[in-house]
Amino acid sequence: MKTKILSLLREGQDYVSGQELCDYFGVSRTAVWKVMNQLKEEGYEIEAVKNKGYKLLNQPDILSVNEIAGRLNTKWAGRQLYCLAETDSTNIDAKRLIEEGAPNGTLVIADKQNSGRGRRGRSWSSPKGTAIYMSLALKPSFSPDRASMVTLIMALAVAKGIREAAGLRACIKWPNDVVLGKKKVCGILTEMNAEPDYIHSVVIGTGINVNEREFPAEIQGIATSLFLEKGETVIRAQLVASVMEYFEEDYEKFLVREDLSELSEEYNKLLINKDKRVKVLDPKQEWEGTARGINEKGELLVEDDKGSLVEVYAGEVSVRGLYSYV
Ligand code: BT5
Repeated sequence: MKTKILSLLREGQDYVSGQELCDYFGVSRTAVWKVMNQLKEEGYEIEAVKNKGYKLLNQPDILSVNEIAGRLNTKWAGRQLYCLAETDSTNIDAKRLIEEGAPNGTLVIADKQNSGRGRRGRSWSSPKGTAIYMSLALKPSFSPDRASMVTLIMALAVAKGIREAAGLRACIKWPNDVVLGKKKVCGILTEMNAEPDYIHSVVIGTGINVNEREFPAEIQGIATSLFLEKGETVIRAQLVASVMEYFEEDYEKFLVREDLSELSEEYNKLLINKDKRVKVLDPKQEWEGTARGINEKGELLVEDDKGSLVEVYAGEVSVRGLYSYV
């Protein structure tokens, strides 16, 4: 009832009548009044005017089950939802939940992480109250060699979600970053629990910088947030819902052939690496070439200086002019 009341208040241009709420839910005026008080305690400013009803005066940026569920139009992505005030890493929580039997599409979100993780043991700066730290847990039936593609699907969903919810032209830096201008606004860490030919679970962890005003000195030069780019606060719950909707839609397209053939064209349009000089950080030897886009397997096609297209499967690719690579 609280989620629905919140949605009605959000949608209502004017006052929402107390009597209509009572009739709608079949409850007493006291029950409605109690929910309004709970919402006020959570930080919502609600005006109550006699004979008119209730009106929401502000849209606080609260990451709660009510805020997200009331905006979510998905079938399975994020339908089972956990919102935590604080945790070590949402990837660890999501992994535990899915292995304990939580359904496909379970989403864990935290307002703060105490040991947010990046790839290869790096860390993810995760202060309280300003960003999105979320992990989506999947139980796929495809084989483990397909799993890396879900990172690309999430990057595409985040880039589209940012465009929709914040109106900013976000791009993708293959394989796991979303960028605004020349800086990183989102990083994705996909972790899998699998046997050589069987996946137990996949967890896609996504960190999005939303309302940060500043960053720690060590990442100041490479990180940005939606607030810093737009100059306005962005409601995190709206962005979570938007990203989940895009992810669900695109993941279902991916499942048809278990590849990115349906998505690569759209992906390549948002790819910041496209037709740019890139450095491929191959552990055997670094080399430079021109990125031409991804193929249906999610590999980055890089044209070397002899004109041959090389399929870069994993590992790191840096783009000149982005982050610290000038
Ligand atoms: C990533 O790693 O970009 C993956 C980050 C995934 C974070 C999410 S949050 C929810 C879930 N739970 C977790 O514990 N993790 C996931 P990588 O490509 O290795 O980039 C890490 C590097 O990005 C660091 O070494 C810093 O240089 C930089 N960095 C750290 N925090 C950042 C931030 N908030 N914004 C931008 N860059 C950051």
